[in-house]
Amino acid sequence: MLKTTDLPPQQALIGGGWVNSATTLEVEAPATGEPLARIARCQSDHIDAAVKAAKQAFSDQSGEWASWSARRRSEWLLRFADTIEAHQEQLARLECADTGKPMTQAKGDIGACARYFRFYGGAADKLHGETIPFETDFAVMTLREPYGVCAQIIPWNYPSQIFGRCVAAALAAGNTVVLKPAEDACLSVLRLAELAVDHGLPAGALNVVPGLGSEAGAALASHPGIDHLSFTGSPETGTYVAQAAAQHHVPVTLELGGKSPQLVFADADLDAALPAVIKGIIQNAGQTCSAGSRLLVQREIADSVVAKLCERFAALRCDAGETDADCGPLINARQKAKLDARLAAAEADGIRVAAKGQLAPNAPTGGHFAVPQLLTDIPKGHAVLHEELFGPVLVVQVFEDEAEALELANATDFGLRAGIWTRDGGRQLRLAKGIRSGQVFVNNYGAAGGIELPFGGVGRSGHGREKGFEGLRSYTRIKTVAIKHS
Ligand code: TXE
Repeated sequence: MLKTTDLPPQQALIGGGWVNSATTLEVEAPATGEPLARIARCQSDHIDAAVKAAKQAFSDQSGEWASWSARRRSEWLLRFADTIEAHQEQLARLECADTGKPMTQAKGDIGACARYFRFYGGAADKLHGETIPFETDFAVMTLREPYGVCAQIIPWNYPSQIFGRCVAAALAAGNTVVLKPAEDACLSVLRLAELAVDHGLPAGALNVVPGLGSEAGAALASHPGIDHLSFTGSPETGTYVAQAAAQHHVPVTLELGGKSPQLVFADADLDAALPAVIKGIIQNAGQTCSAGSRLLVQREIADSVVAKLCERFAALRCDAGETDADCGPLINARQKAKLDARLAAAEADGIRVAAKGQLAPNAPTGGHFAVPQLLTDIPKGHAVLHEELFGPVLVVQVFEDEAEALELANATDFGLRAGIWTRDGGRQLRLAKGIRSGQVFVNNYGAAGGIELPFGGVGRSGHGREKGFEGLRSYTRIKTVAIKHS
């Protein structure tokens, strides 16, 4: 259970100090719909101050952050990973209460956050440019330089993980950060920021400005003082922030979600595939950008696979995060209403609910619970096959052969992740090359979180890469230096 001492400051972190806002926002617990905490409601003056503090920390060579060598940054990031682990229980309690996700998943998220700091801490002093052979009287090199002030707008589904992914990489490369967490869930982020400052991160290196997307988020994306923007959220808001940033020619990384397929062939190891198919859609109640939300199954095994899945879906239970049930609630009433409306439309169109999970008998009332569902008999081209539902709903399509599987897999505008389950090596490679997406996993789905693996989309899923070494590079730009020495 959450303790009052777990709660972070209700303020914004600007220039190393906690700053009040004239108004605050209420954060509710998704499992009960009841108030959980209040957070600052930052406005454009907070954003101005935060960008100014970040700019000063970046450019003032006599200041602390700008004078830190890559090795010093590396040492701090590695130590901070230990600090996060030392506070794992407390941070997980916050994440669980604030997002509603099961406790085990919340703990896993905090563990992943620490791993990002360890990974990027280890990489900070190994990021280098190149020398380039040119005319004999030239020495040519590239310098890999930080951008400067990195604006980061993050969502509510994995607050601590995405904090780790974005902040650790940006700081490792020598940038400073202004981060706008989501109004729906940001308590773990505020606590992590508090820990970072308490553990010696120089003032201004990290600034956190909670608030509404339309206020704090919009002011940050359009701010002329930012040098890079990383956004994770909906395609609609992604388009908006990219347009705002383009006014000042600010480079943008967009991570916008997906409708990712899991392809199961008749020769697949079903004992491995089916648990991964279920986990791929119920994790975080389906509110995962890379959720495996479409199951494509080969005709020969379709009936038996659907029968087995029905049995397992019927046994799934939803409850508050603390009970560690299969699924927690959705984040808020708006997300629940949106999902319910899409499911009602699907049912009206004759789509069959082949199986449903249940609400646990003692689940709290007032929570935004959505039980897991398996949908079959879906006409080709129906909206549920290409819209991101962002709930624990798996849609099933049947294919005859490899060619049709590929066609169905690529039949969305999204392209974030795909899973392929087959023992045929040639088919694994052909499909891995043919599927239009940023990640393809063969005989697994997601490589157990794989923070070391570059991640990002194509098409409507966005562009640019986070995670892994590629994610670190994307927080730098290349400067070419050519020295004529004759
Ligand atoms: O997202 P928004 P929402 C998808 C998912 C979900 C849908 C809507 O399909 O159903 O998006 O969720 C900030 N200027 N994903 O409404 O609005 C906002 O405050 C600047 C996929 O929550 O994109 C928050 O910090 N910023 C996804 C962040 O953008 C603005 C994760 C995301 O919110 C803004 C979440 C504005 N005008 C939802 N408006 C993923 N890729 O994992 C909002 N924001």
